[in-house]
Amino acid sequence: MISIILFLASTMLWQEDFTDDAYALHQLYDYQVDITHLDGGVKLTANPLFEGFASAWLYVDESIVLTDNDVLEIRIRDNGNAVRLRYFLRKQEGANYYAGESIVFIGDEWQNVEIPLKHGQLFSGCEFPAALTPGKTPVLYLFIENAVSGDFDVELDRISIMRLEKEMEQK
Ligand SMILES: [Ca+2]
Repeated sequence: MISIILFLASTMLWQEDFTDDAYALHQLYDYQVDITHLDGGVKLTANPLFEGFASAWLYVDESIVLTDNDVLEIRIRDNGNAVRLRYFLRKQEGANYYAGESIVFIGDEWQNVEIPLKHGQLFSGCEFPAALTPGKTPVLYLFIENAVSGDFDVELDRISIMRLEKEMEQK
């Protein structure tokens, strides 16, 4: 008898674990956010008056081609205030970016937040975010922002892009 087993395999396409690169994250424009490199992590602190005004970002400028099967994984903890995770994704077909966001409430226990990239909506007619990286067209931008005013206190341990693939095995 032959049985076919379907399973989901995940491959890591990219990862930033903040071990070496203290400068992977940037402050957005002149918004105020303190970015502190920890041992293997990074801490973002601010106290913005308005939603979205504590904003740190990074980009993935690799030659990888992202697909709808890919998932952003962020290992994060915070002070319990709402954090907005916003991404801009460039798909294979062209220079257009697709945007998506998740609002998360984490608290002081580390959690792995998973954001499937397939939910991005076409984002066009604007120089943003490409204007942030002149001469480069990254496959992904990620913004970590305050979704409420007030105390913003976020720690990131790791950011990964995983690809989920169905695989078949015959037995
Ligand atoms: Ca780390």
